[in-house]
Amino acid sequence: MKRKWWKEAVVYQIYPRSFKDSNGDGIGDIRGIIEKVDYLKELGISVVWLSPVYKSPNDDNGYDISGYQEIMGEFGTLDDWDDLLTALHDRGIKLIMDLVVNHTSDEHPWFVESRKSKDNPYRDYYIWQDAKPDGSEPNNWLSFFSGSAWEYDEGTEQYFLHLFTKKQPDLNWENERVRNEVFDMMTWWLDRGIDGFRMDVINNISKTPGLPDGSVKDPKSKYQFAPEHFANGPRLREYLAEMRDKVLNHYDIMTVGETAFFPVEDACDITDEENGYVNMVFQFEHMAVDGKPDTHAGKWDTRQWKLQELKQIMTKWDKGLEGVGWNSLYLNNHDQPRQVSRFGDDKNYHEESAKLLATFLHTMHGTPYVYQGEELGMTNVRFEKVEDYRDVEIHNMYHDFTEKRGESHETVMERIWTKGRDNARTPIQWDDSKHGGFTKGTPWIGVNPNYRDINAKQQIDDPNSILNYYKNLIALRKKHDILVYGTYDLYLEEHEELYVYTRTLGDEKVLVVLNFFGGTPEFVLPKELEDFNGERLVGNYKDGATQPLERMTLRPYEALVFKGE
Ligand code: TEU
Ligand code: CA
Repeated sequence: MKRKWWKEAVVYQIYPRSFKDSNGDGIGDIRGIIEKVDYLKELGISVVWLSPVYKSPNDDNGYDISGYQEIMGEFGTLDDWDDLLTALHDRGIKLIMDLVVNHTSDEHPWFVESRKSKDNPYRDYYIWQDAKPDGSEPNNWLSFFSGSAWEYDEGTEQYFLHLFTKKQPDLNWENERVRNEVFDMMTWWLDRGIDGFRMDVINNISKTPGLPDGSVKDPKSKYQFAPEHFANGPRLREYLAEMRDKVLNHYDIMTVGETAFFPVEDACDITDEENGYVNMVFQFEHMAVDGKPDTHAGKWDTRQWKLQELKQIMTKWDKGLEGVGWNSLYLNNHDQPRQVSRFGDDKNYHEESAKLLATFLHTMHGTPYVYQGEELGMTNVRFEKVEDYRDVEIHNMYHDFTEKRGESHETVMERIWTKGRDNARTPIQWDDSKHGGFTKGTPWIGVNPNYRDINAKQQIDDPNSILNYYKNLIALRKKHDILVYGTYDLYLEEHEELYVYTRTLGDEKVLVVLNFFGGTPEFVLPKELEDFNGERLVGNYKDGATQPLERMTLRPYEALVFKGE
């Protein structure tokens, strides 16, 4: 495997609306990010992934773009953005931008034109279809955010396709003009100096020709979630190859494709170092360990996750990509609940479990992503009223589940508290002042009331804080090649509480022992490793391991990493 800067990187994701408000309007903005670049530098991360800051009516918080080469007024100006790029580059931090090109906003000038008439030159920029003879939607596809994926346009008497909200019409990638517009726009940003793209739902851009009905997964529902017709379409590779040859290959950048419902074999193929299209992907399989896989709405039907299943998925992905492609490592982002609440114990072992999960992500094989606030151990939130939530997915789902499924308010709120995206979108808790120091005004979404206990100010000064533990892990990854390039191998596959693996590079070896729960299981060194003698590299309990490596009793959520030969 070749050495690459993006393999050695640790990426920090910024969700600008919730990061830092600089002018008191309650909305995070670019000047706010600039105030915090030294915080990022201090943390040691090497790349920032900035969630969308483009012009947008914010139906889906910027993932509905109405101007690709303009900055959202609430966030600032293009001059502010240029200053941010400079501030990051001055500190040796690279910047990758979110590329949202499966769809635009319905307020994008292309769509405004497109819906004017059937013979408008922009009509074919989007996917328009006639109604079925009975007037109903062209097919049975369910949108990601509840209801049909089709919206009827009275003016021109046709339906348009939207896999996400009805304010996010899908672009028609079959149209060469659309592709060239996208490639020109990408080139414009790259020439402005950015270091790559995170590509939103990039595997959805090619749809099955003829747009056939999806197979029936939920017999009770009128609409069916149909990834078989959009998650791995027949022209996906052709479009990506064109993007690579026309745009990406001309720059030294990193690219990460967000690819849900996309198996490891395909991920391997599109991230192939020799002739793939993107450097790495965000896979989603491990995000389904506590839900119903294969259907999108299945995320709301939660089940207790099992460590063996998580190990099996992570290992399958590692081995599937080994030596050919590359993976991203994440347990949360702006679409997922907070990892310490989901996979740790944010009540009894908040600090221990936050550090355990961090140890896991930073010692696995791939590029780690830190989602803003994760480095502080920020947790899920419980707002009592559905009106206090802002996410369109939550509101659509609330109506769907209370009205169509007849569920009680309490049941649905329980689902939102567990899985809602707004768990990750409450403002960053900078200090213990009002609104956690995020804003001097009224925040656009409530601050998590635990900001007095969990905040950056207090953690910066505490050498044992979660924040400083992240800093240490990030530094270790920079120092030890083996943490980036070492081969991953799983041990004790069937163990219900311990996740144990090694990383191997040349004659060096790292052994990672992670106790994923609150019990005190015994670890016995596997026979194959009996010659290993390692020194403790890092661990999440202050007083290091005093027991012999051959047999140790782990403490709740204990994480231990040894390095040796
Ligand atoms: O997400 C796409 C996606 O498949 C999911 O992450 C999904 O939004 C989530 O699981 C909902 O439960 C991307 C963006 O990350 C997300 O914020 C956008 O809403 C979506 O695309 C549309 O652009
Ligand atoms: Ca602001």
